[in-house]
Amino acid sequence: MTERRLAVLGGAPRFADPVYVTRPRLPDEEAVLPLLANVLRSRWLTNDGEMVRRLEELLRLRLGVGFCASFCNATVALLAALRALEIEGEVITTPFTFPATVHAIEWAGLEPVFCDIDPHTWNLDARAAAELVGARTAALLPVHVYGNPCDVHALRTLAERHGLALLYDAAHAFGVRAHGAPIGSWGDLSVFSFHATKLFHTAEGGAVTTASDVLHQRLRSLRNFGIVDEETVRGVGINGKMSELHAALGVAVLEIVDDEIRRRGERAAHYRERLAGVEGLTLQALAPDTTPNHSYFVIAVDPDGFGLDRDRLHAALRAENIVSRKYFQPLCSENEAYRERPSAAPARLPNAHRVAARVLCLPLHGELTLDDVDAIADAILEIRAAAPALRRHPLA
Ligand code: T4K
Repeated sequence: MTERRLAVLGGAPRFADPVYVTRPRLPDEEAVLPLLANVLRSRWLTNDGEMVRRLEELLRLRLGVGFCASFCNATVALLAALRALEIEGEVITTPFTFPATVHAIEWAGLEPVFCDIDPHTWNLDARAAAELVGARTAALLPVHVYGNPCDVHALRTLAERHGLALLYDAAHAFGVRAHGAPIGSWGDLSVFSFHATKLFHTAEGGAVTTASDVLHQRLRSLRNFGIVDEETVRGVGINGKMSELHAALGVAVLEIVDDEIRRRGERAAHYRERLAGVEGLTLQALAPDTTPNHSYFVIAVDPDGFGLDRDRLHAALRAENIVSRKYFQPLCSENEAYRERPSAAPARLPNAHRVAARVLCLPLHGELTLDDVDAIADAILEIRAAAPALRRHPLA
């Protein structure tokens, strides 16, 4: 048998076409086109129409929450959620997240305070957060990174002890359950993203869930400029509305999301079989008592054990047409907008820096075949075996 030459060393790539980190799951055209046609025929395209209301009710039931307000995307939803809390001062959050989390705090006129993450779950470390609580702290904004639940019990205790609001960024966590309860039922508010790259999507979209009727009503008003009626506008609202066309897509995607979770679960299990135990690779530690949604499959590369650092593995996979992603490097605390803040100092965020330099999200979505997963795992093992040669090779 002739040995395959790695693409990064001049061989042919393993995949003829790029294999992306994710693909949006789409319903059959027969399922979605009639819904879109209904919207167009109705000539009611946005502003709290029938389809948005239908999707919100379906989501409320699927997510097992008291109230669900849809939004045009999760970034505006985060912004509105922070406004709805009617707070001032500092918000403790994680630097290991997508920029939207921290930008929303800043756009809401609040001050982000970065807190280190747990070295195993990669979520906000509740004990480190406790040490950052001060007189100006108003809220906690943890992120269920890659859909893996935060330590919801410890964070609830911390919030209650200091009278802090607790807002979760649940952008990745559609359908997840922690300790038997739906993820969107923890904390005061939870924000979901329905971007095309998410498990459940409306192309662009998001939602905020809560058990509080008062917060829900504020959110509904905030997303519609603060308009109460034709004569009254209350507060500083924004345009955060989801359109009827996006909602129609969501209604159809919701029908197939459980199948997508099942398919991703099979593929994630196969990755685990192939990669758990490979020296130099670790997997995110799942929080106990969790029903996961398998939205991401992430490895962390220890350069000593693996023989190569994460960036070289990423480049070598890219050459094979395997498009892995370094979510979330750079850390939000490294952004020039925030890096001079005292809490952004790298010495205060050792775990976040260590993890961000090592993680790699591998392709995971329902259209990948198990053979694709095998080929990606094989490529990783081949790259590892060729580490001595690759260390001398310039980074692509
Ligand atoms: N909080 C957290 C923790 C988040 O992760 C995010 C967003 C937010 C808040 C804010 O949510 P939104 O305001 O976006 O609702 C993507 C997404 O744009 C972003 O929504 C997401 N997190 C983030 C983790 O990933 P990029 O810049 O990596 O996306 P992009 O365009 O490189 O897409 C990734 C891959 O997905 C592509 O290589 C191919 C595939 N793809 C993408 C799109 C857009 C498709 O197959 N079809 C598509 O339409 O940010």
